Amino acid sequence: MPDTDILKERFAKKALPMALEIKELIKEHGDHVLGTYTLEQVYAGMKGMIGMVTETSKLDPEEGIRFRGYSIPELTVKLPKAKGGNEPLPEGIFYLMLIGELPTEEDVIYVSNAWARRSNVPKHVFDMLDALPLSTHPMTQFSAAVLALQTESLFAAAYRKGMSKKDYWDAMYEDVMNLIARLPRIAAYIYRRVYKKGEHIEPDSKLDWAANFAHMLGYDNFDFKRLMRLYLTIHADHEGGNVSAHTTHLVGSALSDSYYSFAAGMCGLAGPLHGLANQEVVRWILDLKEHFGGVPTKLQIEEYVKKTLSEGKVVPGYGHAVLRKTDPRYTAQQEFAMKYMPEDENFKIVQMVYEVVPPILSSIGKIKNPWPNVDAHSGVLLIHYGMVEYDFYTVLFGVSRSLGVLSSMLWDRALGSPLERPGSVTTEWIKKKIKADANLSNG
Ligand code: CMX
Repeated sequence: MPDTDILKERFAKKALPMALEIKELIKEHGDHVLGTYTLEQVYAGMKGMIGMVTETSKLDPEEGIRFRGYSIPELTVKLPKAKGGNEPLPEGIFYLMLIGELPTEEDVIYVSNAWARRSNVPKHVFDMLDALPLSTHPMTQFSAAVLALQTESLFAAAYRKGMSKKDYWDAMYEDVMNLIARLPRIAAYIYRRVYKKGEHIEPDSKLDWAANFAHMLGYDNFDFKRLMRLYLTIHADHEGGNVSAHTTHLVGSALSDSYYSFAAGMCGLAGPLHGLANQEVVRWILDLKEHFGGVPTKLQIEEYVKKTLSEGKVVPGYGHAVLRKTDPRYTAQQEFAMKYMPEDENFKIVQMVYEVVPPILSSIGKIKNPWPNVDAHSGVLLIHYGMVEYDFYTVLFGVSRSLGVLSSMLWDRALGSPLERPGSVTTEWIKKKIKADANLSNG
């Protein structure tokens, strides 16, 4: 490791004064009301209730995600790119989320080199993976591998020795950087182990983080590398309340280190209503094709959507807990497809599904957002380049999501975020409260 770490220094310069600023803010405005919430919201998964602070990104229901104030279309222009590529480098979005400023090309190279230096994965992690049945879902393997890597936590080791609160962020910085650096190797190992007869590919430290990941997965063509750069950038963060981010934050609030917290977050990403939807979308499209014996017509898609709904299932890739318009992450992938694979058969189906599904979902009445989310598009891009093993797709999402949830975790430690512990009540308590409030207002 170099003696001075400019990224660490810049982070400290930004985050540590902010901890004091927040203390002042609470002192002066601690009783400021941010909103009220209803019984329905409590039963409906706390949607729309402001309950946490996340510095790295903010989601607008109409406009979509903004990372430190920048939208995805803005970032595709403003973030540094690889030579000969149009897609932003994920190192850049990490820098932006961590430091709060757009990186220069030099900054991005700095992050890239730092991750390359830190990327060594100890053998026991691979041994543990090799002990699992090959049929183990890749997300189970991924979470388990992150947990096995917890042996390397410098935060946990320093805490055990008796670290002062003011040093939490320092040890956490090392864990966050080391973990992000190691994830592509672990993910690629799982992929090659399960689908490529265990023929593993050594990393190439000269490549950027995403390109090296593509290389270790076994996809060395330039187009797949550019897809990985885009993919790993746009999946990185979606403010703090989504399941993977919130879980990482919650577990981290007990001062569990980044390995424990991120493994827990990945168990949440593995749910079909969250990240696993990307594999479910492809399964649904392949089943649709099989059902009609090839590329379906719009009428056939309509029939299939209605069949899915009548069987009490969700249409994967559609709807969102916060968004109320087409997800800009969907649009970014659609634009990529139009540019690089406009004639792809599966892309054409995805385009037809986009025309057919929203009016049907809208007509049901209860669905708050009939539009596609990020997962409705990602799979067909991967299939186009030969990555057909859709059970693996959520692992790719997870590698990207580490950038957001782990930079948030570092911010949490620097800002001295406390243990999270919301109150909970029973339905009996709620019924009594309604009665008591009614009696009070009746005088
Ligand atoms: N297909 C069928 N029904 C849907 C639906 C869909 N795509 N989206 C929502 N609904 C249903 C809900 O299941 C719910 O039904 P019940 O009242 O019978 O329980 C009703 O519509 C209202 O739901 P909502 O308030 O609009 O949506 P939620 O905030 O509860 O849930 C989400 C959001 C994403 C879980 C939901 O839209 C869904 O299940 N979508 C399909 C799965 C998916 O694509 N998930 C990925 C999201 C992005 C990500 O995290 O990666």
